[in-house]
Amino acid sequence: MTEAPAVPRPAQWCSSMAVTSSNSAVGISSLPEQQGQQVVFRHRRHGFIWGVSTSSYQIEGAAHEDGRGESVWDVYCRQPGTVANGDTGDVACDHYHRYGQDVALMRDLGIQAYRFSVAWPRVLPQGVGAINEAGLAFYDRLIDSLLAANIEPWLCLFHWDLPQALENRGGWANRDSAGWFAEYSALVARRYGDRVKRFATFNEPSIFALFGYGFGSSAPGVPRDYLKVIHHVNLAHGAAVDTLRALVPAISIGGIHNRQPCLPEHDTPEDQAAAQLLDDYWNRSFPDPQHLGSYPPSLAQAMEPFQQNGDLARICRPMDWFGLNYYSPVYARADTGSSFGFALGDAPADLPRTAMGWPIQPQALRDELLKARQRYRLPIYVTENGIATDDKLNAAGRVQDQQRIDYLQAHTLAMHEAMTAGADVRGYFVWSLLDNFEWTWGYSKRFGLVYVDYPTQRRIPKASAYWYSKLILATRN
Ligand code: GCO
Repeated sequence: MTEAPAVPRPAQWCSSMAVTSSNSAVGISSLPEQQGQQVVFRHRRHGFIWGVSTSSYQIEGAAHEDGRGESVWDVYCRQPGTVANGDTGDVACDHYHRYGQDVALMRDLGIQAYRFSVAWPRVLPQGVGAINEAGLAFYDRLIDSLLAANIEPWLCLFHWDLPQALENRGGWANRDSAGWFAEYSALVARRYGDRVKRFATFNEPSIFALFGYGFGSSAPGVPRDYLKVIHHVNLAHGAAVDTLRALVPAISIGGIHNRQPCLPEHDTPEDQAAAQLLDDYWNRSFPDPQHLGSYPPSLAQAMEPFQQNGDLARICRPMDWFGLNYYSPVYARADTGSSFGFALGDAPADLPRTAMGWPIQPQALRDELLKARQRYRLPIYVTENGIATDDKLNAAGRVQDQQRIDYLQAHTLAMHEAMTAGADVRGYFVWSLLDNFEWTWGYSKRFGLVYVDYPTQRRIPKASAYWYSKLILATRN
């Protein structure tokens, strides 16, 4: 599937949708409309998609069922002190058993696309070799249910749950990992490529590489081989793109990258240099080689020992779209004690924050969309955007998450501004459908449009779910 041609000029837009405020019993707030400004979504012109995103380890559970192998996260969670409250993904949202209910929920909310990831160890318990048919059958059921509900499946190959069996062989620090990933990609492509056309290779490689291998503060959790991992993951991306394209007719492939402005904690030359370096690692070490065929100059020399002739050409393969995840800016300070020369810094105290402590700055989404468009020249999908809030069930059994509505409203508006200014944005996915396992924060942080009552696994759509539903309804094709 090739993306539609370039975006038309504003004068040619064929839809303009003024979305008005209308509150229902469940507390739907006003839709994107500010001071009489008419919100225009260009989706009608080129099929703008409104979706939601999730990932396998964060929602599936069934960690020891039907032949699933272990992932690095299963092992990491068992180490004392790694995850808040000792939480694990063993049960998570029990989506493995409740996917039918979750798909029905999305259908009822009018969600148009669902981005999920396949758990590599569920389909290949040892990472390569023997196939687990029961694991493959789960994603058959999920995909078939989505299609029956008229929801487009967006399949991401890797959202951080590397098979532990491969970690035991060096994981991403082993150059063979590109071949392992190609084998896994081929299996997924052959099995689902008749029904799935939207594929993503990696979700936020810069995050799992930096935290998992750089700082060692998330799975697999031992600081080692950070730069080597960057290069091998890039090679694996290129190998998967070639594999997928060869096996899936009419495919549309993207990579998914977190984009965050990297700002100095203090206005000093040292912190400014640290912020620039963080930007190179965080925002560029994957998209630059994947889309431009080069590492940022500050990394180029350090990457040389891991490169073989032709590697950059293997990494830089033609792509159909750029997946952009945005939450907040990130701050850096100089740290001569660290091998990176930077440490993560604090945001100014006066900024509004989410329950994660992340500063709220919607205009940075607009800027990142414009920068990504200019730099990578691809259609963009906002593949994650969302907020953790301190959600509570009220006496009426509802969740009035006004802060989430405000956040989503401000960010969709910022996206619209970027589109107006020339960014070719084709879709938007909220992170996340459900409250879920938020990595080292366990279940203590809630990002869902739908509240999950973990003891009973009851799903309760929050006010934001109805808000989003209404936005989709008002602007859909
Ligand atoms: C990430 C992932 C998601 C997170 C989400 C909120 O960025 O860490 O893509 O798995 O849960 O971003 O932190």
